[in-house]
Amino acid sequence: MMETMMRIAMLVAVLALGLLGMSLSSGHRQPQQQTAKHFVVEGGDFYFDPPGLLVQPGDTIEWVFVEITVDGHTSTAYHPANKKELRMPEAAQPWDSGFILDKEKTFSVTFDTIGIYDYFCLFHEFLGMIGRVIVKEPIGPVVDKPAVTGLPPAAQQAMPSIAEIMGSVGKLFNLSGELNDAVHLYRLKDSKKALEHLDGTLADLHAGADRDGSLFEVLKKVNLESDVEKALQELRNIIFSNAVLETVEKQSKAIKSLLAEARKRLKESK
Ligand SMILES: [Cu+2]
Repeated sequence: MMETMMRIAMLVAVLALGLLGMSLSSGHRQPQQQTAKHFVVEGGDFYFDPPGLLVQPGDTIEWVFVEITVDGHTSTAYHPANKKELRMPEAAQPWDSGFILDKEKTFSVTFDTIGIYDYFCLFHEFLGMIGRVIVKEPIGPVVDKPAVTGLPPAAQQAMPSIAEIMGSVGKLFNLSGELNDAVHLYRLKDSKKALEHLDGTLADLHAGADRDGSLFEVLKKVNLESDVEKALQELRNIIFSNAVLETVEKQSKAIKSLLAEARKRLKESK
């Protein structure tokens, strides 16, 4: 009982601090100077999750490979330097993670140039292991090749459209990227930071409660806003109680099933 009350008191304190932080920052910061964000894309057999992200200049994406077959995986930009057609801004640096065979090894890219970036896994592109990042605005060479015709059929199928990433589906993708980030921090045994990130995600979700086009509105449209919120709170409790990583990953999977259901319902409602 005492413990429960203490937890509630702590939660209230954390929320109050969060609100204080938000009100302070909104008064003193310009929107374009907001702090850079960090997203985690999970790579597995044979997918990138989330397959699409909408980020801002200065944001970083880290690829974490949670399942590795004997081949290993890569995160590789569509660029002539990687023997592919150009599917990213001309002015930006292409990337290639090289073969990643070790789950502990991650790969990060910080995005500065606005535009669309498509990337793939060298081994599993033909199985649809591809992804797309849009930095702020959907511009660049990809705009003229929206049909992704040069790609293997499974990759064409898996590639999220520009409209999806810029719209409601993109909001769900970004939540996945933030969720992966919290789980990865926990994997690195930094539960304090994992909690901070999760609290930030929950605060953003609440802040969008009556804002058109927000993640909250998207979830409300498909009747899943309270399920997703509850599941995120549950993840917070699990992390707070220092549960084993397996339990955290299981809850993360449960949240992702909800997000997949949300995507399905969005499609049906069109
Ligand atoms: Cu792969």
